[in-house]
Amino acid sequence: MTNTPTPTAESLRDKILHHVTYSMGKDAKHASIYDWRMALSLALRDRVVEPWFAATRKTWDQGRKRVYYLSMEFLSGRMLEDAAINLGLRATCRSAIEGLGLDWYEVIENEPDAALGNGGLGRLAACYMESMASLGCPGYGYGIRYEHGLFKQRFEGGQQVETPEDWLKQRHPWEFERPESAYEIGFKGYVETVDGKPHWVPGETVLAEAYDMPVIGWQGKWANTLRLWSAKPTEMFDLARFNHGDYAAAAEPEALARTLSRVLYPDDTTYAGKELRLKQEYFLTAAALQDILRRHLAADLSLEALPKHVAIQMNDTHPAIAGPELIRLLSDVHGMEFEHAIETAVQCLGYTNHTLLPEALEHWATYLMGTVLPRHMQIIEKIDSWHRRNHPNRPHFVGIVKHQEVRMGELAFITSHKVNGVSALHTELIKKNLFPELNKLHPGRIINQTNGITPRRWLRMANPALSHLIIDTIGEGWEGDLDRLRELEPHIEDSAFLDKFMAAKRTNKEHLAAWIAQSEGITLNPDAIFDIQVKRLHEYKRQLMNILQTISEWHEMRENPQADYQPRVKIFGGKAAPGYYAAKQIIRLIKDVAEVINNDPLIGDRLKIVYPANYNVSMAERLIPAADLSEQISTAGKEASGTGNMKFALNGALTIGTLDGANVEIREQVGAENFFLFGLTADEVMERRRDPEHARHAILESPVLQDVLQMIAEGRFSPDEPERYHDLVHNMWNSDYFLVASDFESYRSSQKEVDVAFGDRASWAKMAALNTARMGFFSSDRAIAGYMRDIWDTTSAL
Ligand code: 26Q
Repeated sequence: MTNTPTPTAESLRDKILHHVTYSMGKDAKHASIYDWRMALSLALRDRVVEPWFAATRKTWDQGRKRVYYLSMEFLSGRMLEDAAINLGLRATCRSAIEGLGLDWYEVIENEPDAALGNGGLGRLAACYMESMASLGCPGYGYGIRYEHGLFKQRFEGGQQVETPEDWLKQRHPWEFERPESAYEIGFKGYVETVDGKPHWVPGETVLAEAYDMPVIGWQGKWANTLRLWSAKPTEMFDLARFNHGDYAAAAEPEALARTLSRVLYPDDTTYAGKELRLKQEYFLTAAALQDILRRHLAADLSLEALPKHVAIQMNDTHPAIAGPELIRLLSDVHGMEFEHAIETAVQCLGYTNHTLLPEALEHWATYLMGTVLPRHMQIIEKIDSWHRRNHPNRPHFVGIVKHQEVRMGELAFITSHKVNGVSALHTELIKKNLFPELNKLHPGRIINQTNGITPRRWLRMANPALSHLIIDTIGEGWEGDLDRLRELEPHIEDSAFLDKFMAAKRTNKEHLAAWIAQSEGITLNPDAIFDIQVKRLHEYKRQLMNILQTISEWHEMRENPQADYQPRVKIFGGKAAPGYYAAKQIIRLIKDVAEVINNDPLIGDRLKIVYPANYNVSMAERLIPAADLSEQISTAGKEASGTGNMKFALNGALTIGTLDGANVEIREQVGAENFFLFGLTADEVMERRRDPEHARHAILESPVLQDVLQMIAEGRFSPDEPERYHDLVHNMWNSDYFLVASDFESYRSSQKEVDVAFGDRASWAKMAALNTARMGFFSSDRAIAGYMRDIWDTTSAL
């Protein structure tokens, strides 16, 4: 697509020097690492621009259908090295940088993470953007350019402390500000009738200004745009109000604009119903839809033809106001007949569900919706009656508005032609438990698209040691065709290959140990099992079960110190939502337990616990390639998919896990004999909960768990405050909603199997290598190909 010749390290070095001088305004002699990192980014960016323009040109020349991915979160992480990899220029960049006397890692690590997301859902959006570009699917991501991404986590006395994140403190070299692409977004006000038609007169407005980032695909053959909206005041202040002496009110438009895109909401589970959040959701959606329609109309296409040219995907219900807003634009603004507007919107829209947890489902009080978006509230009522009219035999309770609340799941469902779950199990549970009636009314609307991850970032970039072994073994090209990893299978009986596989793992473990030694001051034994659980803190993810099992191991070692133990390092990482007390207590407990165990002279290096602060995408890239064991231990039926589980298995970690989310499919792919399964199934979980005494019964059947809980209750890990965990222990005995007690013994014996299996290194190596070889299915390229075929009805432009 591009004719630009591949640069040499020398020519690239000249470009870097050029940017240091003319873009950063620095004499090379006085340039800082920041200056060099910026200069390298700009030099690379220059090489992205041409394929980027070419892709846009081709999309419009060929009248291609466009996909618009609407998401409140894009958890991109660092961009420089990823761009270098996809342009095939990592080695060239590295020698150019080293030729300038600089340290490559220092330059790469100078870049702050773009942390515009909470966790799985946001990272999925970033992987999908990369795969759309790699597959040549013409697409745009739409999100919010939060000034502050997800908070930074520190520990003080073992407790989480949040501080604001400030990724835009430095210049962001990958974005292009587009002051010419700005739209007015209204809120509040009233609805009047003009010429017999409803007309919304907003009471407040802000401007949504676009910032574009190119997203370059594998091998630089295609590039798409991630467009993030930033709120700006429509006017600096209201002069009329100011002249009336109402100074605070005069500054209101500016105040709203300043807060709207200021900060990402850090709650990834519990729904709060905050007005500012609703405004953010509408801000993103309204700006995106105006942009989509403007582009469509500028191409001289009719709104009748919108579904032929435009597919809009809603990443969970967060942008689900897109249904009413699109209907409003088509009918109120462009004069389309109302029911026809609904039908047109439905044909364009798709909805991805990411959760079944009732506490996470969005619902807005009708009074709030009616105040913030008065016209949308009317339209929602009209969609509801349209749906009722079309389904006269439906059960009376099916609908969008109920108990004076707008249920965003139902709204998204009814305004979409396809609703998808993110793993096979999750999709079945959506049909059975979340939307059983709607599923009956709309058979075939709910479909599955099992999540995927981009192998470029999560293998090629994060794990050079293993990548090089794969290239040496099966050649190049697997990054764009991950099923080719199956070609590793014939080498599984070759002990030289297995030795190299384990040597790559060993290298990664040594790198991680060096980083932990330096950042945490803890020395790790690279021969130990590196057992890792990294993910947001939530009770359903059961980090608690992991630490309870760790305590039981420690206790056993102390009781019987002479026995032979497989050394283990337990690594934790993850943030708790700032207001989630139970999650924060679990962090504190892990930290307290680590303090005791790590300093126990009887234990030595047979058991260590580390919990580095501020887990993020960059930390994931360090940890995952070094894992022997991946902890995927959620209560069955609760984790929609998981994607960390895929990253670990792809990098040759074995999974210890429940039959939850995508674990089920991972186990099917890698083989049951290469997976440590334990615990109740989703059906058994439901059954078990019917016993109100399930926790007490399970604890009474496990003397080990009793001892562990007893130690915690006695203050063994919190001697300065022995009652610290009384609530936690009390909850374990009396409620234990996520069935930690019921699964504890099964988990513990599975962990014993891990010890035994790791003792036979040759056999472990085979299992690990088979995990890598059989994970091709979980490439986000496969997932996006599925969305293109089943939801977006589009094909590759390559
Ligand atoms: C909602 C309302 C107000 C404020 C915040 C939110 C909010 C924000 C983020 C609600 C949920 C999220 C994130 C959810 C999430 O990450 N879900 C995960 O999605 C992954 C990708 O599909 C799955 O793999 C995980 O199983 C699922 O937990």
